[in-house]
Amino acid sequence: MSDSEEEVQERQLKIVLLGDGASGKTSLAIRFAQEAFGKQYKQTIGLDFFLKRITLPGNLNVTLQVWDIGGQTIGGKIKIKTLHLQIITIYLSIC
Ligand SMILES: Nc1nc2c(ncn2[C@@H]2O[C@H](COP(=O)(O)OP(=O)(O)O)[C@@H](O)[C@H]2O)c(=O)[nH]1
Ligand SMILES: [Mg+2]
Repeated sequence: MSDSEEEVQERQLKIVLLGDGASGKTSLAIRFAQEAFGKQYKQTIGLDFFLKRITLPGNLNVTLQVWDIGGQTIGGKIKIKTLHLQIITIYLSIC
């Protein structure tokens, strides 16, 4: 069987970014998902999320959902223990 005939698998994975305010969570998410970096600090209110599709070896298409949680949210409505955390290995290519 040639490569093109190999079965393509689809996965959805969620990454939740946690950390102190102004520690760089939003910058990391934007850099990863949009390949951009903004120097201006704007506090995340509530929750933002970013999507990025990557292809891993073995014809595995992965849709990553990056959840970027505002610092004030953790002590508020969202209880962190209710979030489903998945630890994954990401292949980050640094240009
Ligand atoms: N020099 C430098 N500044 C950064 C880096 N990551 C984030 N920042 C800056 O630190 C500030 C807070 O970043 P932000 O991503 O909004 O933090 P968050 O509150 O954890 O989401 C912003 O002004 C960013 O531009 C980094 O790797 N290097
Ligand atoms: Mg933020």
